[in-house]
Amino acid sequence: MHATKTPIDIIRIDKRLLTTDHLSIKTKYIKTEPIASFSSDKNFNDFQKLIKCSPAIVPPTAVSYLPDGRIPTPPQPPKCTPFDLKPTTPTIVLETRQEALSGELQQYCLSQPICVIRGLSNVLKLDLGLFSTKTLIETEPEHQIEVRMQRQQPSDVNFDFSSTTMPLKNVWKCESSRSFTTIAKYAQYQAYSYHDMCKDDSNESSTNNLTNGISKKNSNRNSTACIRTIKFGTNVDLSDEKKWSVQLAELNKLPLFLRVQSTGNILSHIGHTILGMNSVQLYMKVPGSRTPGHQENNNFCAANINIGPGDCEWFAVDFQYWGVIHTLCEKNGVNFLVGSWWPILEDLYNAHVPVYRFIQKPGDLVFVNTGCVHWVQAIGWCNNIAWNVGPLTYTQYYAAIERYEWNKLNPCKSIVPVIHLTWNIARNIRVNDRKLFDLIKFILYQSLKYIQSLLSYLEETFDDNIPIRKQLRTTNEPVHYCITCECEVFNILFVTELDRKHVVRCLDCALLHNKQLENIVVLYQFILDDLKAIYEQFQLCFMPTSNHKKQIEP
Ligand SMILES: O=C(O)CCC(=O)C(=O)O
Ligand SMILES: [Fe+2]
Ligand SMILES: [Zn+2]
Repeated sequence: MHATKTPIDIIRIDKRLLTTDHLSIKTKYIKTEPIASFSSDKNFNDFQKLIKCSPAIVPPTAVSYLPDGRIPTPPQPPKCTPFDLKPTTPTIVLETRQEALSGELQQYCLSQPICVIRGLSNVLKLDLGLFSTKTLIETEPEHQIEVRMQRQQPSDVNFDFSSTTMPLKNVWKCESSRSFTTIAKYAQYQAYSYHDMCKDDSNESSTNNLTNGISKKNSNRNSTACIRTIKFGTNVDLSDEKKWSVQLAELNKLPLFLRVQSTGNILSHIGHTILGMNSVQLYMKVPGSRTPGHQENNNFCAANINIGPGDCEWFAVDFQYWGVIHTLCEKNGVNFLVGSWWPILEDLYNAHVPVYRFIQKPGDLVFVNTGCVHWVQAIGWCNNIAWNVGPLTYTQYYAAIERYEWNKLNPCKSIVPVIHLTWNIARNIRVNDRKLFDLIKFILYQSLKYIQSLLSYLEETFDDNIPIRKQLRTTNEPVHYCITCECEVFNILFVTELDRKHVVRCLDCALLHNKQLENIVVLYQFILDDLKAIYEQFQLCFMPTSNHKKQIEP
C-alpha cells in the first residue's frame, strides 16, 4: 500500500477526492429567465419567433435552467423553531415480501428526510454474503480500492490533530490523505486490525467488541495517547457487470424504486455510467472509518446497505437546513460543497438544527431522501454498498436542477449532466405531473434557445471561417464537460488540441482562450431539427401513471 507522502487537504466531490486546486475556477455570469417568457403552452412557433428576433452579433449569455428568474440560494431555515432537536429516525420494520414491494414503502421513504428499512434483506432473501470481504477477495482480489488515512475517534468529536496545543480542539474540518491498494491487501488489513484491536481491548469484557470496535479506552476524550490512525477502504467500483454479475443480479431482488437500474429511476436515463451514482460502490471499513458530511451529487437520493458484521452510525439533517449548515461550514473555514467536514453537534443544536442520529445494523438499508445532509462513521468492522436513485418527481427534478445552477455559480462540477439527462427523459418518458412536465419543458426550451442563439452568433460573427462539423453522439459516449470551467457542454463542442489530446470547452471559455476561435473546431452532436422534434413531441401525458414510452411487448 502506498500512502501519499504529504497529507493533502481532501475534499469530497462525486465520491472522489480532489485537492483544493480545483477551486480556482472562475464564476460565470448566467442570464435568468423572467416568468413571462415561459409557459408550458408555448408552442413551437412562438419558440421560432423568439429566436429569430434575438441579436446574434454578441455571444449568447449562458442561460439559467431555473424557471421564473429564480437565483439559486441556500434556503433560510423554517420560521418556527423545531421542538425536538434530536428526532427519532423514521424506521420501517418489514415482515413480508409484499410489504417490501408495496407502493406504501416508496411513499413512506419519499416522505421522510431519511429512513431506515429494517428486515428488507430478510424478506427479500438477499444474500449479503456476496458482498462480504471473504467473497470479495475470492471474486476480484486485485481490484482497486481507494484508501483514506483517518484518525480513530468517537463519532461525536472531530479533533484538530494538526494543533500542538492540548487539549485538542474540536473542529469541523477533517483532514485525511489518499492512496490506493487492492481488495486483497485491504482485506488483510481489515482482518489484522480486528485482531489487533480485540487484543488491545481484551481487558474490556464487552462482547460488542466482536463486531463493534471503538474501545472505551479510545473514547476517552482527554486522552490522545491511544488515538489510532486507521485506513478506510472507499469507492470500490462494482460497476463492471462481468466481474460482479452475481452481486449485481442479487440487487435486482430489491423493489423497483431502490434498484440501481429501473425505468422509473431518472439516473437510468443518462445512457452511460456515472460511477457510484447509477452503479454500485462498496466501502470497506474498520471502526472509526468516516464519510464526512455531504449531500449527494445534484441532490439525488441514495440507498445504502450495511453488509456487516459490525454496525454503522449515521447523522442526518433535513434538506431544508442545508443553508444553515452551509453558513456554519463557511464560519468554520470549510467549503460546504467540496470541503471535508464533520459537524460539531453542539453548533447544530445551537443553530436549532434537528439532527437524526441512528445505528445502521447489518442488513439495514438507509434511504437518503433528496438533498438530505449526512455523515457516517463505522462502529464496527463492516462493508457497505451504496448507489443513488432518482425518483421521477417534481421535488427531485427541481432539487437537481437547482443544485446544477448553484454549482455553476460556486463553481463546482455537476456530476449529473442534467441537460443531457433532460433531453433523454423527453425522448424516453411520459410525464403526467403538470409541474414536473412544465419544468422539463422549460429546461428543453432554454437549452434549445441557447443552441440556436449560439449557432446564429457563430454564423453572424465568423461566417464560414469556423468549420462546424457533425459528430453525432455514439452509444455510451460520456457527456462532455468544459476543461476550463467544468460546466456541462451540451451539443455544441469547442474542441482544441492540448498535449496531443482533444479537449472540449464551452463557448465562453473558448472565446476567453482565443477571441477569434482560431485553431478551434466546432462539433455538433445532435441535429437541431431532431432536438426541435423532441421538444415538440414532448407533451403532458394524461394517463393515470407515468410509464415508459418504449414498453417492451410481451
Ligand atoms: O457507507 C458510507 O460510509 C457511505 C455513506 C454515504 O454517504 C452514502 O451511502 O450516501
Ligand atoms: Fe452519501
Ligand atoms: Zn467553460
